[in-house]
Amino acid sequence: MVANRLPVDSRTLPDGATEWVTSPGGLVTAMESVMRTVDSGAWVGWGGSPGEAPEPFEADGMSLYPVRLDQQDVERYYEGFSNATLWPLYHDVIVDPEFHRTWWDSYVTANRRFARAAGAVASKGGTIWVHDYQLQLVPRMIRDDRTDVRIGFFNHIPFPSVELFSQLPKRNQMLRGLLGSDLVGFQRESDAQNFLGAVRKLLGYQVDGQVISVPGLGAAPVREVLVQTFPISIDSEAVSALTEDAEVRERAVQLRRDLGDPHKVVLGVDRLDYTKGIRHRLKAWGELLNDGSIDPHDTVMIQVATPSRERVEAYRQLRDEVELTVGRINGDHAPIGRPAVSYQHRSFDRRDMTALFMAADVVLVTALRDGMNLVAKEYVASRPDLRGVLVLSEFAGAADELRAAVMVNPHDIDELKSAILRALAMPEEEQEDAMRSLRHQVMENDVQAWAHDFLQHLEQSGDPAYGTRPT
Ligand code: GDG
Repeated sequence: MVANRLPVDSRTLPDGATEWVTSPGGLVTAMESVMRTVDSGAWVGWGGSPGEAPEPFEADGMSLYPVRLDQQDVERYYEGFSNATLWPLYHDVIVDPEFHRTWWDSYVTANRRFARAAGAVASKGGTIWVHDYQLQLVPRMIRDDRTDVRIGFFNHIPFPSVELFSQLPKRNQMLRGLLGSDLVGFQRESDAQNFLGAVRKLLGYQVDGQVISVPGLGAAPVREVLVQTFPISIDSEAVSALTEDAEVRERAVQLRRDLGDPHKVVLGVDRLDYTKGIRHRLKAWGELLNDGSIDPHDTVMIQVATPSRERVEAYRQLRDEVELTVGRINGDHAPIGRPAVSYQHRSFDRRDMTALFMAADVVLVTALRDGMNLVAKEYVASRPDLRGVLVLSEFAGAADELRAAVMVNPHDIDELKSAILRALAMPEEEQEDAMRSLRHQVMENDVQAWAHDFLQHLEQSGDPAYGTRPT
């Protein structure tokens, strides 16, 4: 496994010793449970602190190989090219992407470091699975050194339309980097189609259905690369099982008590990221309070906004705007002793998160663009009681699967307001019907099935049916 981050974060203790703690985020949540089931699996990634990389070590049954990123790499490769160029561009330019050549140079250097580390760790004929937009050059870099390994790449975030992708300086290098893989996976069909379109238009390679023919250099044979969708999921059983835990159940009850036992609790859980549509959600909520459609004495909103990328300017601005808006809403509407919006800018542990989902009558997922959105699936997995309503943006990948949610275009504030009111008023029987259908989808298609499916397709990528592999 090669990902920007290891599944753990390094933390320096007062006595100078290093402690490792599980790091948050969609990819880690998804992969942790998968890696534990693989024999002799290794995970190559950054430990989360700039400077020299610690020696490889074992954690939770996994072999972890830290990659070094110094302060400048963090600023240019990670905060810069990954999170201020690629992230906004791949999320349909919700904020303007910045392009800097020094950031690109650093992206290339860092990708090479990850590729070397992966190449050094993988056994002969092994399988390497590269993750996400920070490492798009890695497949080709590994391929140039190692023709014996199978390489799969999975993009956790959307892949933009060719018109937007074309803005990216070095766009062709990026495509060639990805095409070092045998299999390139995406969340949604539209992402796969956008990628195939970009390869066809910008590189002029032959595309036959989902298979790209990549011309070899000199006498090298043509390689065939398969492009397919693999919608990611969660450890559904583990989440669902937590709802049986007596302490978690008590926490859910206590949460509502702490809020003054309101009639309805509405919840949002997001990294504090401009792609998640938190501003749109708060605007809709504020208007519903202003026009009297919602009574703050009996309805409370909780917004968990997990700190994220705090050194990137667009995230600082977003935080200021969100906190200003929450302050205004509470100033205008909150009864004494009870918030109209309970805003939580911090991380919660998994158990608290499940308790929050159990306490919520409605969960709002209003992303403006999102690869998948695991929160939507976690809410569904947390409701074996078949109660609760999911309001889901059609711009989240999850919308392709979770058809029984209340679908919404979050850009349309009036539509968003109606969707919230509809969710709050939904009769229990209707909630049960929708939740039953949603649970069927989420419980049947968990993250283990997702990983199995990806790896199975990767193993088959040497099969003649998928074309020739390089020798
Ligand atoms: C990327 C893509 C795609 C959040 N706050 C806390 C916490 N979380 C957990 C959630 C969820 C995960 O983090 C967030 O996953 P998302 O899917 O919602 O979003 P991204 O972080 O943007 O992830 C996304 C994903 O990769 C996987 O492919 O779905 O589209 O953008 O699991 O519950 N967990 C805990 N405390 C928190 O405070 N414990």
